[in-house]
Amino acid sequence: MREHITLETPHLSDSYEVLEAFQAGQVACIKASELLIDDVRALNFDTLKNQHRDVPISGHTKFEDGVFKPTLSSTETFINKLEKFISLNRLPTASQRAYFYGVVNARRYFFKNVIYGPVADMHATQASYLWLGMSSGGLHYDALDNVLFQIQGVKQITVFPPQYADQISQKHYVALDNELDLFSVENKTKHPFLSEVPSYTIELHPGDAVVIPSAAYHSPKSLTFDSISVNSFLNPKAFGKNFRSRFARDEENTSWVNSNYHAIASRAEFLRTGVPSLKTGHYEII
Ligand SMILES: O=C(O)CCC(=O)C(=O)O
Repeated sequence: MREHITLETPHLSDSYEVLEAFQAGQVACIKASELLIDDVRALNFDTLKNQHRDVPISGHTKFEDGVFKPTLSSTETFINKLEKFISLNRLPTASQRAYFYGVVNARRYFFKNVIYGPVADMHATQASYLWLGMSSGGLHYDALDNVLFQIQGVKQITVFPPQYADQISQKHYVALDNELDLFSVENKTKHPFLSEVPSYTIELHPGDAVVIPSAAYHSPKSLTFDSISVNSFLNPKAFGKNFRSRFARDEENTSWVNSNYHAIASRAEFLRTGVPSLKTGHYEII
């Protein structure tokens, strides 16, 4: 079985270089402090439980026939159960991993924008999500340019350059027999691209961030179960410079998702009714 090819990840020094990376379709690392507001960098389980206890969190991120099936609980309940599980010092079963993998719509419940500076200025909206606990390595791409920040704990992420997206799949998710061990023999046998397409494997510690351009397939996996990450999908501006690379993809079957007229309409709908009209996958654009 052929070894997979690991690329060396470039490190960017400021947010102007992030804009260039998006344009080029370049995966890269950067210090979170260059982009992420202080209030988000300071989050931890205690602040989440004390200041945001009732915020709804979707656990059990599960896709059946492409449908997102969340199990809702409050952030306080979710974290209390997760902390209890961690204190038992046991390896989770697959269903426990799914149960303790939670996502919160950060834009709706916490902060309108988590990214500041030139990257924020050059995009129309940010759709940000908080990822808690046991990210299980599901391999997928997203339509929007994205930055993933590590706040607490350690996460490993493997990212494939968007130039190779067509060689990987046309689908949003790649169904793997073994999500936790991406380059396992069983996965490589079924999916030859795993030996053929080069990738970056990055370990994210608190204060680290990774730039994930549109169409870059990625597999995020928590190495510690107390992990808190936040990501921000960047919706390009209607007028002015568009930073998406020539490898960027639109959402499956919904190329209109990246139309800013829809994003503006979705925002107006959200302000009026509390419910956005536009989704990209299960992500709301508000
Ligand atoms: O960190 C995670 O668990 C998921 C993040 C992710 O998939 C993303 O930022 O697109």
